[in-house]
Amino acid sequence: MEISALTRSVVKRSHALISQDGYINSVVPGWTHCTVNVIINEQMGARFCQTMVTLQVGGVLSGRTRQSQLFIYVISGKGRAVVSGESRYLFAGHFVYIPVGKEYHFDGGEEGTQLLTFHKVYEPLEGAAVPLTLFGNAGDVAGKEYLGDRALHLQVLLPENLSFDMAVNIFTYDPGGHLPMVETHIMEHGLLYLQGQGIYRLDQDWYPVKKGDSIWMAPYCQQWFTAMGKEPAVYIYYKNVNRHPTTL
Ligand code: UGY
Ligand code: MN
Repeated sequence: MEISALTRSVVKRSHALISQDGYINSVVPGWTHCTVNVIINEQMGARFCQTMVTLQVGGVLSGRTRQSQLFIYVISGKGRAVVSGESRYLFAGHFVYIPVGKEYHFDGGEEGTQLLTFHKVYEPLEGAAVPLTLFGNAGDVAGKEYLGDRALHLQVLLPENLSFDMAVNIFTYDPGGHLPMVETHIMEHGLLYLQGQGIYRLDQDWYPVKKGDSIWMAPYCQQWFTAMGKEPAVYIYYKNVNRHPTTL
């Protein structure tokens, strides 16, 4: 028997694990006929936002980016994204990066289409142009070995230049693969498990995690992961990059 008083979710000052059993829906103006779950945002202490959107019949996401840039990744299903008049059909694994100050519209999705979004306030940098809208397909992005380990494959979805102040990567661990050390760093992460399972260490705690789980890691949250099971473990994650480490 399931006991409804139990959950794997935790929310702490330095990290959170959010499993889908605790989702409560939000209403986001302009996002209609869809179920929206705000998984990570500044209320938690984060400096970015991560949501999961599930389309109903006739689901639409419509609006204008203001201070925040918006990254949309299609987890499953399909739809049409229009950004400042430029239109593309997106399928599972496709994504669109929408810079600040753009009108956007997502429609035409079949019922049940799932979207992951990341939102981050853009920090301009003198001498670096504001990025342009970018459509892409993770299936076309070659993976590279992470820190020389053949069990770890990293796909970097956004260009690695100083115009961008955020990265979105897909990290694939072969069964038994693990991070080579406990990472301790200033950059923040938000991630969503796309496949498989494993054990995540966050500071001094150890969590079993699986497909559908999300994790927030604050700056300096210590992190390590090992994949378990018979299939690769895959997560997509956000990271802030390329800006000065202090506002002083
Ligand atoms: O890019 C990263 O910092 C990445 N290796 N961290 C992580 O997967 N927790
Ligand atoms: Mn990291």
